[in-house]
Amino acid sequence: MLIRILIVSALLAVLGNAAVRAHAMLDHASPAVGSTVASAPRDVSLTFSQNLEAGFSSVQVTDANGGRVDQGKPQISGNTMRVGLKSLAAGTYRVRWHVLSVDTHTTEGSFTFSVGGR
Ligand SMILES: [Cu+2]
Repeated sequence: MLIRILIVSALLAVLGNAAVRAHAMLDHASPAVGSTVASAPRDVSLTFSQNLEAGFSSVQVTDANGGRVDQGKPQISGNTMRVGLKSLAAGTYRVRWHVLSVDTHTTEGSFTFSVGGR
C-alpha cells in the first residue's frame, strides 16, 4: 500500500511538472526583456512557448506615468502577439501581457524596456 502511494505521488509530480511546462510562457520579446534600445521601436512583439487564443490574449504598454502608448488591439498569429506603438520618447516603458493558451490556461506577466536618449 505504501509503495502504491509512493508510485502515485511520483506520477502526480511528473504530470504536474508537465502541465506547468505546457503553459504559454513568454519565450522572448522584441524589444528584449529589460533591454535598452537606441531608437524607438514601432511595435512590441512577444513570442510564447505555446499557441495563443486570439480573443482572450492582450498586451498593454505604458509609459512611466502609466499612460498607454500601444495602439490597442494586438495582432496574434500562432504563438506570437504583436502590438503597434505610438512614437516613443526616451524613457522606460512597461509591457503587461495576459494570454490564454490553446491548453485553456491563462498566464500573465510584465517586463520593462527602455528607449535611450539620442
Ligand atoms: Cu497550461
